[in-house]
Formats: sequence, structure tokens, C-alpha cells
Amino acid sequence: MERSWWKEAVVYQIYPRSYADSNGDGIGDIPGIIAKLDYLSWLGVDVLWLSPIYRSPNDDNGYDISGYQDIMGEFGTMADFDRLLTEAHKRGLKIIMDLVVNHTSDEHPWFVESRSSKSSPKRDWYIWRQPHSGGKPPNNWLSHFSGSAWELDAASGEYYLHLFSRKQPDLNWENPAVRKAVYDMMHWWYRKGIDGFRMDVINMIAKASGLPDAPVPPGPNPPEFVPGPYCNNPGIHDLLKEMNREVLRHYDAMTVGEIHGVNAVTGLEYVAYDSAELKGLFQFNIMYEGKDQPRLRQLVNEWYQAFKGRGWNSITLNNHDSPREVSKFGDDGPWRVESAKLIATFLLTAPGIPYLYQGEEIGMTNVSFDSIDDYRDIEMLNRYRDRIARESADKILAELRQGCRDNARTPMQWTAGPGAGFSTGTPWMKVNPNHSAINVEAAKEDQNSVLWHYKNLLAFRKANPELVYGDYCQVGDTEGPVYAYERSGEKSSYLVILNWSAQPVDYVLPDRFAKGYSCVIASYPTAKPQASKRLVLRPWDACVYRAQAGSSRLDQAGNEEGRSRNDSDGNR
Ligand code: ISL
Ligand code: CA
Repeated sequence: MERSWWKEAVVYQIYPRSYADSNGDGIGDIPGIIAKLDYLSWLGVDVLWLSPIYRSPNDDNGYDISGYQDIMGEFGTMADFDRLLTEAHKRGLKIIMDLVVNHTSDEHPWFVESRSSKSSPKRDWYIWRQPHSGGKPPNNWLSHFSGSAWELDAASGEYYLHLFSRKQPDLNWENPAVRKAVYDMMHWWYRKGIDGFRMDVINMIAKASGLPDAPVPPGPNPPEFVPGPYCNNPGIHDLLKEMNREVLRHYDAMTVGEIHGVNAVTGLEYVAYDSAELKGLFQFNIMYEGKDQPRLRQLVNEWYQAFKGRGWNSITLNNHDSPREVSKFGDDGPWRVESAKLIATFLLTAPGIPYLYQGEEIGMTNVSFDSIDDYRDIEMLNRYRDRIARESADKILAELRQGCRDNARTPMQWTAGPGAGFSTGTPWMKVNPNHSAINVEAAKEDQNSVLWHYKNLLAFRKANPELVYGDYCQVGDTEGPVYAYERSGEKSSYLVILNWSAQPVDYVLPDRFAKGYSCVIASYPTAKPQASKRLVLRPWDACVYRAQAGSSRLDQAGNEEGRSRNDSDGNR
């Protein structure tokens, strides 16, 4: 197995708008991030992924870019960015940038020019079509942010495609000039010294040939617009191979594609060592389906088996588009601390690059605002707007709240003070009222906090490459609340036991683990120092054990019988 820095990395995502505000205008900014670099290196993460910091009118908080080589005024200047890069590198932290090239802002000069006339040399940089009969949009595709995915441009009488908001027109990747412009921009950032890209909806850049109508579900009131075939269209792999040839392969950098709509087998096609496309991907199976615990295990097993020896995996349970992981996969009530620690234990010992999201290291939770006026996300606001004429505000909020993206976007909770220590002014979005108890300052003071658990796990992972490169196999039951697995290398082996429930469980370990395993990291301060045949697991108990030299497991290393028995655990 070839070792690489990026395989060993733990990535921490920063949503700059909500991280740290240095000048009291209520908006997080680059100097704010710089001021937190010491905190981040104390924590022990390796790579920072910055959600977009480019010039943007902020229709979708920076995912609508109007200048790829400029910095958003609210966030600072290019000089601030250069300082961030230097200061991060000084501390051994790397920086990866968000690459949003499925679409630009409608205020990007490319689109302004494209829209200016049908004969503009940049007309074909975007996807323009004549209206359908009766002036209707060219097809029935639904935008991710509600309504038609087409917007009529009155001046030219043509529609342009936007899979996201109408202020995010899709680029036409069939045009070689578009591809060249994007590649030039990528080289420019790489030459500046960035360490990689996270690639926004990168598997949507190849459009379905002919832009066909999507099938309408049968029923009495068929919807006017329906989701189209947006992801993984023919041609996508050729585009990414070209991007690799033209740009990526020239740098020792990290790449991670946001890849919706794949399974373990089709996901691998994007990152297989021999496919020369991307190095890594986010897949969303586990984030979307893994709330069902046996399903989570099954998915981890499936992805591990598919990727083993063929490509490098990653693992993430939340980001700026999703609910908070402790609220979704754990218990943000009485067992918040314990369940957040269990989730951390899983993320930092499971196979694949862990992607952490700001605030998860202190167990930040979903938010529950009473009024739509306190929400900011375009997806949420549009959905609300579409329904409010027919339904009550309370009903809509009750339905949208749990899944909404603003759960992840409330400001980072640094202190119990006003503005959660995020800003001395009025934060652009209200802080979660629970910052009085859940904040970095308080967590640092408490060695049993979620924060210290992350810190300890991060240090432990760094010191023990088996947790990165070792084999993985599930141990014991595939049903029930306890998820146990082994990570093993040539020199040592780790057993991870997670009681993914609020119920205490009497757990019987397979014989081969019953002796010689000592506890190295535990979620409860009073964990038993040794594993034994029968373990009484407390609610949300999470424990990592290390096989001591001379334990039965290590004595079996290389023993065919032991190995196949282990593998079959993982496959069951
Ligand atoms: O967030 C979603 C569902 O709640 C997804 O549909 C999301 O829009 C999708 O994951 C794509 O996300 C990425 O591209 C969007 C941007 O709004 C997201 O923030 C970004 O992560 C458009 O650039
Ligand atoms: Ca600011």
C-alpha cells in the first residue's frame, strides 16, 4: 500500500460565514479563521476545507461565484487569503478550496457576456434553449431550489438552464473554451500553493444528451416539474480524465468530488487508482441511510469491500448542507455528550478519510427557530414560499426544520457570551441558544468533553497508522445495536466496540478477542481497562481496544484460518 499524506489526513470543513467574525459586522471572515488556526492545530486536524470564499452576490452563500480569482469582500482580501495560507502552512495545516464549476453566478462576467446577445462569443458557454411550445420551459426539470430548472431571459426570448437557483446558471462543459478557462483558474490556485480542491456537484457537469424530459410519477395531480437525470451522465468520466490530465496530475494535491447518486461500485469509478480521475469522493449513502444502524454497518462493509486495494475511501456524517450529526445519528438530548463521542470514535477509526464539520468537535446540535424570519438558506426559504399560501406556518416549519441546511450553518459556538464569541456584532444568523452550555471555551476546561475526545482520538490516529492503512472487518452481529469492528495491520490490531443506542447491552465478544485487549480510548471516563468475554456496555458506550503483543489475535497473524474467519465476519 502506497502511503500518501492525503490518505492519512483528517479534514475539517470550515463554513467561513459562520466560523469567526473578526470585525464585528456579524459575518465570519478570513482574519477570523486565521485567529483560530492555533485552536485547529491544538485540536490536531490536518487539512482545512474552506467552503467558497470567492467573490459572490451570495444568493447561495458563495456557491454562486462571480469571480473565481477574487475574494468575497465580506470575507476580506486576497492579501488576507495569502496570509491564511502562509499561517496555516507554518503550522503544518493544509488548505483545500471549494471548486464550484458546474455553475457560476449570473453576475459572473462570463454569464453577463453570454446573456448580452445570441451572437455573443460566450453565448455557448452556458446552456441556452428555445422555449417549448406555448412558451414553456424547454423541459420539465425541477431545480434543486424549487421551480423550473430553466429561466427565461426576456431580452433574447431563450431559456438558460440552472440546476440550482436562477442565479446559478449551469456552464456548458461541452464547450472546450469553458473547460480551458476552468483549468487555467485551477492552475492559478495551485500555483498559489493551495493543497487541493473539494469539487462541488462535480458529477453533474456532464448533461444528459438531448436534455430529455424526466418521467412524471403517475397519480392524480402530476407535478409540473420533476427531478431530472442530473448526476453521472455518459461523458462524465471523460471530462474528469481530461481534468486530471490537464491539471490534477501535475500537483501532489488532494481532490474530493461531491458525488451524489452512486453506490460502492459506481462510486469507485471516480476514484479507482487506475482510472486517473479524482483521488477521493464524498458519497452520501451513509449520510442519508445510515441513521438505521444495521444499514450503516452494511454500507461501511460494502464500500470497504469495493474499495479495498482499488481506491481510497472517505467518511463523513455531516456538512454545511445537512443536519448536525449528533442530532441525526446520536441523541442531542440526555445522551448528547456520550453519543457525540461514539460518533467521533466511529469517524476516526473507520476506513477512509474522515471529513469533520465545524462544531461537531463540541457536539453542536440542530437548531429550532420559531419563525421563518430567522432562517437564511435559499433552499428552505423557497420551499416555505411555495407552500405558505396553502398551509400553516407552524406545519411547514415543523416539516422543514429537522432536515434544513441552516441546522449546520448557525455560528460556531466559541463561548457562552453574547454572539457565542462568534461576533461582537449581530450575527448574520442567530446563534443556537444552547451555546450557553455547548461552546469551545467550556469544553476545553472539561477533560471529559466531546472536544477532548476528538483531540485524543486525532492524536491517537496520527500515532497509529493501522487506523489509516489497516484492514477492516466487522466483528460479531450484523443486527442489534452494537457495531464492532477490527482494524489490523502487521504490528498491531485494534478492536472498536460501539453501542449505538441509549440502552445498556450485555455484549459477548467472540473468543479470540476475550483476552489480551486493553482499552486505549473510551467515551466513558470509567471504562474497564481490559476487554473480557462479557462486556456490559453502557448507553452510547464507545471503546477502542488494542491487542497486546502475545494476544491470541496477533499470534494468528498470517494464519489462513484466522484470516478467512475474520473476512467472513465482514461479508455476512
Ligand atoms: O443540500 C442539499 C439538500 O438539502 C443538496 O441537494 C445540495 O444542494 C447538493 O448536495 C449540492 O450541494 C452543493 O452544491 C450546491 C450548494 O448549494 C451546496 O451548498 C453544495 O454543497 C450548489 O452549488
Ligand atoms: Ca466580519
